[in-house]
Amino acid sequence: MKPEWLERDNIVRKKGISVEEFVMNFEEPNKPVLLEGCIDNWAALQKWDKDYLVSVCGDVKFAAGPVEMRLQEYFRYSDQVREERPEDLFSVLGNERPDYRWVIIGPAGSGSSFHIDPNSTSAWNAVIKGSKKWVLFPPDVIPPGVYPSPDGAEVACPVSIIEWFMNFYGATKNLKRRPIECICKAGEVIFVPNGWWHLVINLEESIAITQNYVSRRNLLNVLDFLKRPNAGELVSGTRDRVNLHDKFENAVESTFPGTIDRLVQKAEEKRAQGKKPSFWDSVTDSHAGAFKFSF
Ligand SMILES: O=C(O)CCC(=O)C(=O)O
Repeated sequence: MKPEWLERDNIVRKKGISVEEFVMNFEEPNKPVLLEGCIDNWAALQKWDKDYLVSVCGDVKFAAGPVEMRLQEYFRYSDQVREERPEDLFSVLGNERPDYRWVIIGPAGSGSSFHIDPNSTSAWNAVIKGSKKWVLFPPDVIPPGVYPSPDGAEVACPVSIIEWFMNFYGATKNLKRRPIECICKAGEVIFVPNGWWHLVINLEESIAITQNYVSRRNLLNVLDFLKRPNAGELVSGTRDRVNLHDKFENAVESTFPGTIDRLVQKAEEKRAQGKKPSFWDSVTDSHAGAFKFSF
């Protein structure tokens, strides 16, 4: 990684913010934020290293890209790997809901090429060891060099992460809507709002945990996503992709009756407030009750 690829750090950083402040200033407006100091009391920060993880789950098989490996085998591979595109190690937890929590372990240079997180969920990603460079684009800006299929089911990114930096990064400084960027270090947590494109590269050997979640803030987005006509291809992390929408909606409704209706109503009110004036609104001077054409 060239130093100039790491220099830009324009994410908002917060230390010691309350849940209310997070929801109001970041989750609600769907903006990324880097949270400092909020996992200082996690035992993992002191305990987790490769030897410890091998000692507690040495026999468990993990997904390492397209193959399954035991942790020890993966570390034997990652310790000597020099290829540019090594795989990450994912451990998927939970069996009732779509996959939602992962341990991500990889050597320097490994990472995740541009993608949007599954099922329209938001996520947090906490770095336990090492550090990660993040580049994030808002949902309506497709990153340069990335080609999503029209239905959104596939993303073609014809270059590796390093090649993306070499071929496209330089031009991002001239973009009207520049990406949000940062280096997230051990002990820090980044919030990844739903729908945001992101690319991540491990700057050194790193261990992180990440969780994707649905809150009231993105519940309607998630329900919309699960209801798309091509849900069979789009929905991920579960076998029963097509029925997930109904199952989820019913479960939310029975656990929190009326929540969905209230959220729909709130969203409609918000839309009405933020609605652009129609042509007639814009040419009518509401105070004078007359047209205000000008040529
Ligand atoms: O820590 C990483 O490599 C990034 C993970 C990521 O982008 C994700 O879980 O969506």
